Amino acid sequence: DMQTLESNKKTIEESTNSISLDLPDFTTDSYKDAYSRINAIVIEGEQEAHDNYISIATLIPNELEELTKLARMEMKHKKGFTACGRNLDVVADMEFAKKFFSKLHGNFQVALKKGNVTTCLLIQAILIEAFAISAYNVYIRVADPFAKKITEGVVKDEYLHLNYGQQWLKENLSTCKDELMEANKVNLPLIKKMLDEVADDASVLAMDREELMEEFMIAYQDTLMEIGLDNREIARMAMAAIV
Ligand code: Y39
Ligand code: FE
Ligand code: FE
Ligand code: FE
Repeated sequence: DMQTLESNKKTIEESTNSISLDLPDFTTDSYKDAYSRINAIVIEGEQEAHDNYISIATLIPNELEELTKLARMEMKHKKGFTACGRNLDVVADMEFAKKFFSKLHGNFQVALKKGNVTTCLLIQAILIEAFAISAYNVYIRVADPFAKKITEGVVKDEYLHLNYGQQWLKENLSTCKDELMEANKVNLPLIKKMLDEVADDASVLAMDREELMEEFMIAYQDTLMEIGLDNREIARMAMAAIV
C-alpha cells in the first residue's frame, strides 16, 4: 500500500544519502556548547597521550624509537581535532578538559616517578586508548563530514597504540600480572566516571552512552584476552568498573 511504499522510499533515500537524516544539526548553539567540551577533552587527551608515550620511553629506553613514533601520531591527532573545532567555529574549553583528565593524569605521574611501567602502560596504552577507540568509533557514525574523515584516520592509529601496550604486557605477563590487576582496580573506575561525566554532552552530539560503554568494553576485554588473561581474570578486572 501507499504507506509502505512511502516508508520504503524514505529508507532508501536515507541510506543512499551521504548525510543521513539522523545526523545532528552541527550549527546550533547547543551542539557547539557540548562540542566545546568534548573537542577540548579530545585535544587535551591527545596532548597528554603524546606526553605519556614520551614519558614511557624513559622507562623502556630500548623502545625509544617506537614510542617516539606513537607520540608523534598523537600530536598529529591533536592537530586534526583542533581543525575539527575550528571548522565548526567552536572554542575548546581547555580548562574543563584539564580537570577532566587530572585524576588519571596524577595517577600516571605517580606511577612514572616510581618507575611502574606496567601501570603507565595500563593507564595510557590500554584504558585511555580503549576509551579513545570507543569514543571515536561512535563519533564517526554521527560526525560532520570533515570531522568524520579526520577521525577515521585517527582511530586506525589508536588501534596501533592499543596493540603496542598489549604486546608489551603479553611479553611481560609473568612478572606484571599483580601490578596490572592492582592498577586496573584503581584506574578503571576513573574511566567509568569520565564516561559518566561526558555522557550528557556526548548525547547532544548524538553519541549514545550505552553504545560508548559497549564499544569500550569490547576494546578493553579483547585486549585483556590478547594479553593472555583467562576469562575469570578478565571478568574480575571488568568488575572493577561497577564498584
Ligand atoms: O591515545 C589517545 O589518542 C587518547 C588520548 C585520546 C583519548 C581522548 C579521550 C576521548 C574521550 C572522548 C569522550 C567523548 C564521549
Ligand atoms: Fe591519539
Ligand atoms: Fe603533565
Ligand atoms: Fe593513542
